[in-house]
Amino acid sequence: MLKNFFFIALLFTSTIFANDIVISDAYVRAVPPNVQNSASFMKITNNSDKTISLLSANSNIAKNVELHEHTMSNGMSNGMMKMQQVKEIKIPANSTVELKPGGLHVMLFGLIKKIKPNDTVDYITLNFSDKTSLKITNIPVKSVMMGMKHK
Ligand SMILES: [Cu+2]
Repeated sequence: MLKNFFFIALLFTSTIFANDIVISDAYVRAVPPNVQNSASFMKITNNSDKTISLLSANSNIAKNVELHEHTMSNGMSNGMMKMQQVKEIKIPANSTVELKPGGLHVMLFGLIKKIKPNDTVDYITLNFSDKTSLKITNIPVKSVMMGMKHK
């Protein structure tokens, strides 16, 4: 009887704590009041032994949420940043992918309310190829200078 109980308890524990995907250091870029779009950055760690892809995202802060990457057009000399939508963000087995200014990001189109530094965004939900959805909540808003120069 005791043995049986122990086995069930172990199973339960592993279901609760063995997260294949862990999100850390998530934040949203603060933007001036006249700017309609922003982006979110974070680290995504895949603790499983297979590749898992981030496929889509949604949030209460924006009308349309897309996965994007930045690329430099014509090299560093003219410093023109272009961004484009990507179908998925692959997180290889047992590794971490960092979404950061100037690189991969979660694009927030059509901000529903203003976001300023020290605000928080209620949530962003991330949908992965292994059918899990992770809702990250109370995401801090930070001002980001890097990757936003328009001169
Ligand atoms: Cu973008």
